[in-house]
Amino acid sequence: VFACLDLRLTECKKKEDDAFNVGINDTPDFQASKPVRYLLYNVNPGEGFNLRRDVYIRVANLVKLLNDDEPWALVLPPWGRIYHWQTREISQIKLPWSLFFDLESLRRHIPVLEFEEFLAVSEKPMIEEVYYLQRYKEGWTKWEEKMDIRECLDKHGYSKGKDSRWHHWFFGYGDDVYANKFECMSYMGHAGFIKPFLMHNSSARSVFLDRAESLIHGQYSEWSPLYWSGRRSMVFAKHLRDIGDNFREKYLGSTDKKDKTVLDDWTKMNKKHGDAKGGPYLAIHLRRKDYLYAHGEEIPSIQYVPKKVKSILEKHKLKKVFVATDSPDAEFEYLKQEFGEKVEVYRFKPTPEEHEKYKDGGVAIIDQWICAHARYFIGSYVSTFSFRIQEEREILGFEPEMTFNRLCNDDNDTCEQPSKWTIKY
Ligand code: GFB
Repeated sequence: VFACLDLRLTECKKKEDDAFNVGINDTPDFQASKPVRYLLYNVNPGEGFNLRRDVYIRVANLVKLLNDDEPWALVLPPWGRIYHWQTREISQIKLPWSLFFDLESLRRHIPVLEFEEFLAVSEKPMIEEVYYLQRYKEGWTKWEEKMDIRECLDKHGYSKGKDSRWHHWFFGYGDDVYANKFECMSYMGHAGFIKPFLMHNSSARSVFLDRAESLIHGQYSEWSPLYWSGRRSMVFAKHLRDIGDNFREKYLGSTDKKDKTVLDDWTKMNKKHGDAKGGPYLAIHLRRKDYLYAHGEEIPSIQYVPKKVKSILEKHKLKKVFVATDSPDAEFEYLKQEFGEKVEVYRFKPTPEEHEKYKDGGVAIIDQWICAHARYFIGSYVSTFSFRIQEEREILGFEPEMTFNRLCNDDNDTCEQPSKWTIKY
């Protein structure tokens, strides 16, 4: 018996009736046929792209746990209105996940569908229940897992109309999409802690958890195989990988075969540290812009970067540097000059067509992909953008010493280096 994925069906029929092939291979057979339920979520609007990727893993693993007992599919929140995507000339809302990620790979972990696919299979543009996760008003003194439906504490952006429906921005679809029920929930717990509530206290076909960053990793922390399964399933979209690979080959003399970074179906990959060699270049992620205010004391000034990097280049006999950065062109040109003539310094620049098509988010992913394939990588202090590159390199099988590095500030050469979050299978 197969779980049916079409909201219009209350009873499941044959496999062919499924409106979408949403990870059907991963959907377990259930004793009695049960219609699929849909979990939707969103994250605090202020959060950046790479923290959002971490929240995805927590929610995805919640869906994984739910699927042990009943069929649930995760509705992927469209990308948009991200503070760091500052190119005004291009439209950057309602972006589907397939723009950035390989959906087939995500589906090897859990059943997922795009928000528009969810709308297409829904009878009405309606989400049955919304829970807005929030803190406890009284604060807390000791950690304990708990959840309570409570009065709302903060501005949440949902309002009840005369039609008794709840209205909200809903990723830019708010003119049409509405919710039937809205409640605030004070929550302190791991992602899996909400599972019994979803199974027994709600029978809605679609449940939306807003501020899902409140669900913490718990038993699937950074160290656990389940965290890594979720993480490994987040393979970048092929069109972005291809652009990065072409750039590597053309400017950096780097190809997968030579560099031992061939990518396979993630469920079949199990690389050991040292399996990957990487291309003949050093990559550095230089987080600038708002980072200068947030963490200015922990990062070097631009003129110090070459001074610090040159000895590493010599040690590893490398002559090329790839720079991923959010800094303006002038700063990059200055940096290039400071490296001197003996070092070739590169930066990825999309064509206007590529930029229009793949947006600021796609360009950032291409930068991450090129960094992930370098022989040696240097990240920025506690940047989630750098963390995700480090993870990519763990998946590819680099030696941790070639990955978990950062530059100290101008006056210091012995600052603490990043923790080694090594892969677990
Ligand atoms: O990804 P993210 O959360 O990383 O946010 P942090 C940084 C964003 O800036 C990226 C752009 O998602 C990109 O859009 N960006 C940063 C880059 N570095 C690069 C780069 O090398 N290349 C390209 N193309 N784009 C945190 C934020 O950022 O920093 C917080 O999440 C806060 O909201 C804090 O702003 C100071 O973890 O680095």
